[in-house]
Amino acid sequence: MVHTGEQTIKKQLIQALTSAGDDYISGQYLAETAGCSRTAVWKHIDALRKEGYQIEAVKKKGYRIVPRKDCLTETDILIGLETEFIGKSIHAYESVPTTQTIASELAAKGAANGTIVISEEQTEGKGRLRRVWHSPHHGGIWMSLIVKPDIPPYHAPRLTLLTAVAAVLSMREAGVNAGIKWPNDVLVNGRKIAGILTELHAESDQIHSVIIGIGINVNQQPDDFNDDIKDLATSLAIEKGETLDRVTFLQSFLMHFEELYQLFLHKGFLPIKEEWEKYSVTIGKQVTATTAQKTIHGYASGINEDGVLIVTDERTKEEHLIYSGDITIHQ
Ligand code: BT5
Repeated sequence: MVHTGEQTIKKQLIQALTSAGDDYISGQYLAETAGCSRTAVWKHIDALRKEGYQIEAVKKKGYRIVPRKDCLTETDILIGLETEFIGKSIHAYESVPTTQTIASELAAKGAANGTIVISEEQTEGKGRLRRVWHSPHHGGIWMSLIVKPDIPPYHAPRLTLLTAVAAVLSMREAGVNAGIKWPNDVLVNGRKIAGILTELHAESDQIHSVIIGIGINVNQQPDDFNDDIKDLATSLAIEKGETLDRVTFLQSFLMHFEELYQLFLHKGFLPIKEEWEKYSVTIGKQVTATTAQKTIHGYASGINEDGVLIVTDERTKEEHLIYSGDITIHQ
């Protein structure tokens, strides 16, 4: 991550180079466009190369960018991102064990509200309850988002549901008909396309930060899924029949997230709950709910104002509140 001024110059350089296409543009022109010296242009071009951009420099001609597709770099994500604060500070990596740990460390050091940590690959991607989250190179979006809402800690699970709604809205915008399986799975035709892991740093009555981890399968093909998940998982590319631009998709997700997050802070959970219910594939179904304490077969009748799932036991007609656990849906 770099300072805003430097980031603005880098954005302007990339935009100028990209719009020139195959043509070279002079260092002088770039300096005028970005409002900096030619030496500064050279310095920023060097920094951009380190970010992964291929920029050729030829004496007397100037600079030319080699087009490349679909890399989740800080500069690419920021160009065209119209959020106020979500994703405005970005830590982008090529490969990390898990973005969750990096985000937790950054949050502890005072990272800004809305900071994201994203990596092309995770070698120790994690799901809930120490499960593995497969995060292969260049196929998906593996990201942790730091938010610092002024809400009581027990309301934090609502953010998982809110994130699922943001994921579904961005997928539907991309033409993929996704639904939500309580609490944290995003499914398409019964297969998992995204998962969410919410971790909380809080004292008894005060949240320091919430680390929302989201893994979205974007461009994987069936062969990219290993045996553990090949019958359970899908990706946006598989469902759509074409690969997607991950940067555009991510920007759309961040915009939807910010909109819902603001709505949640200003209007409470009810409008989020209504959206969630619209896209739920759990409510109204016969389910088996497995929690750490018990297994319940019943009818998923709804979620309450805390996002807790209500399952009615078929035999006793008793209503069970499921705070956390796994659901199997019976058609
Ligand atoms: C989740 O856990 O679904 C939460 C996943 C969160 C992943 C993000 S990526 C960025 C951030 N950094 C991390 O290290 N994690 C977060 P859970 O509900 O426990 O589901 C885990 C189960 O999903 C596994 O046991 C597999 O069955 C399945 N699974 C694993 N990888 C998958 C994938 N890429 N696509 C679909 N299903 C997968």
